[in-house]
Formats: sequence, structure tokens, C-alpha cells
Amino acid sequence: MSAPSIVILTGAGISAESGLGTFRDEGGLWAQHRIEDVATPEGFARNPQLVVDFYNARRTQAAEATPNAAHEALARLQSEHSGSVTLVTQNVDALHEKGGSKTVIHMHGALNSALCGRCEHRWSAPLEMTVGQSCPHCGAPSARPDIVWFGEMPYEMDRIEKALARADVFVAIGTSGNVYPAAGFVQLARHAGAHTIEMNLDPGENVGLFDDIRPGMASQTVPAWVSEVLSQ
Ligand code: BV8
Repeated sequence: MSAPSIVILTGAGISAESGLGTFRDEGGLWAQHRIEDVATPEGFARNPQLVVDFYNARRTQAAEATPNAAHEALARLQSEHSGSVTLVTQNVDALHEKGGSKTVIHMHGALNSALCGRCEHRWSAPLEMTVGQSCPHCGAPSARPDIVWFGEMPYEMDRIEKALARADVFVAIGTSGNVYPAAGFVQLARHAGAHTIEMNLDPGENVGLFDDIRPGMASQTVPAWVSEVLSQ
């Protein structure tokens, strides 16, 4: 029996113990800001300064954050598991990479990347972006945070769906299962016959679709699961 192919989806909960706010927990980001104002293209068109300030604050916070045992355990899994491991994150921080992960699919974009709204050129974002910054490629004053907002198509969906179609195990870590298409990945994995595991502090909206529920703090549950997989 060849080593199982594993697909992992992480959400804001995996970065909570590194001090980065989640979205829907008590006092989370969506309690402080209206999604429509800071995480939609319409909000950016209406008030670009508000959106640039929102992501500048998160970029600075994320730059100062350090990975926790959960990020480090997933990096260990990626380097030591003999089967394939596909790590997909909804998070826009770089804590998986800081924790040692080499390949991370950022389906909702990344704080450390800037995007040209006109030619779609990408470059490393400065810590503080400004409104109307020029694109280094086409020169248009159309720089924006390289973030997938509501109503925009998440990145790398073909690659993710291909990995889910051949998954033996699907694990969702620290995500409330509210946002699609990510919240639908567990269904795709089940169609592929994968064993599905949820590791969360509180049960997600789609908890009923998981075979195995492991409640608790990611810094505890994830290293325990990785040790289990690597000892098989
Ligand atoms: C799309 C930006 C279609 C980055 C985010 C109308 C028009 C278009 C689409 C829609 C529409 N109505 C609905 C939709 C679909 C929409 C959607 O799902 N809306 C929901 C709210 C109903 N989705 C979209 O718009 C997506 N695009 O559908 O495009 C399309 C088709 C064709 C062509 C073009 C377009 C785009 C979705 C991406 C939006 N961007 N963020 C940023 O600012 O960060 S989503 C946002 O929520 C975050 O990125 C995050 O990824 C996402 C999910 O949040 P979670 O990570 O789950 O965090 P949350 O706080 O919710 O939960 C934390 C969990 O952790 C909890 O369970 C908690 O218990 C747990 N936890 C806490 N501490 C710990 C812990 N667990 C373990 N240990 C701990 N210590």
C-alpha cells in the first residue's frame, strides 16, 4: 500500500496562537470591520485608503508574528511523509513558510504580494502600500493588495481540485467552514473517497461532513496528528 496522498486546508485558527486575529471569533476581524468595506473590490473602489490601511496593519502584524508548533509540524510532514502532501491555506500571512513549509498554495492571496489591477503583474509588497502606487511593470497607478476579496475567484483552483480528486486524506485545520469554495473542499474529498478530519477549536459550519473530529488548540492537535501519520 503506497503512502497516502494528503490534502490539508488551513484557516485563520492555525495562526491564532501566533497572535494573528481570526475573522469570526469573539472580537475577530469581521467584528472590527465590515467585510463589504475592506474585503470586496467594491469597497476598494469606494475607499481605497481604508482598504490599504486595513491590509497595511495586518501586513505589519503578520511580519512580526512567529510560526507555532502547528505550522512547524505541517512543514515536518511535508518533508518526511513519503506520499504527496498538498498544503492549501486560506491565510494571507507567511507563517507556513516561516515554519519551514516549502510549497504553500495561498488560495486567498498573500499580504507580502502586491498586484497590478490593470496588467496583473505581481511583486513583493512593501510593508506599507499606498493608494495609487505605480505598477513596476506597466506603470499604471493601479497597485492593490494581492488578496482575493469576496466575489473574486480564489487562486490555483484547478491545482487544488486535482489534488482533492486523488486525496486519500483531507484535513481542515482552524477554519470555520463559512467561506466558499474552500468550505466545499471536504465534499470534493469525500467524493474521492478520502478520509476527512477536522481539527478546530469550535466545530465548523460543515463539521457534519467530517469522518473524524479532533477538537482543541492547533498547536496541540496538529503535532499529535503529524506524529501519528509519520509513525505509520
Ligand atoms: C467566489 C480575504 C466566485 C483575505 C477572504 C456573492 C458573490 C460572489 C460570491 C459569493 C456571494 N455570496 C457568497 C459568495 C461566496 C463567497 C462566500 O463564501 N461568502 C460567505 C461569507 C457566504 N465566496 C467568495 O466570494 C469567494 N469567491 O466565490 O468567487 C467567482 C466565480 C467565478 C468568477 C469570479 C468569482 C472568495 C472568498 C475569499 C474571500 N476572502 N479573505 C483576508 O482579508 O484575509 S475570506 C476570509 O474568510 C479569510 O480569508 C479566511 O480565509 C476566510 C475563512 O475564515 P477562516 O479562516 O475559517 O477563519 P474564521 O475566523 O472564520 O474561523 C477560525 C476558525 O479557527 C474557527 O473555527 C475557530 O474555532 C478556529 N480556531 C480559533 N483558534 C484556534 C482555532 N482552531 C485551532 N486552534 C486555535 N488556537
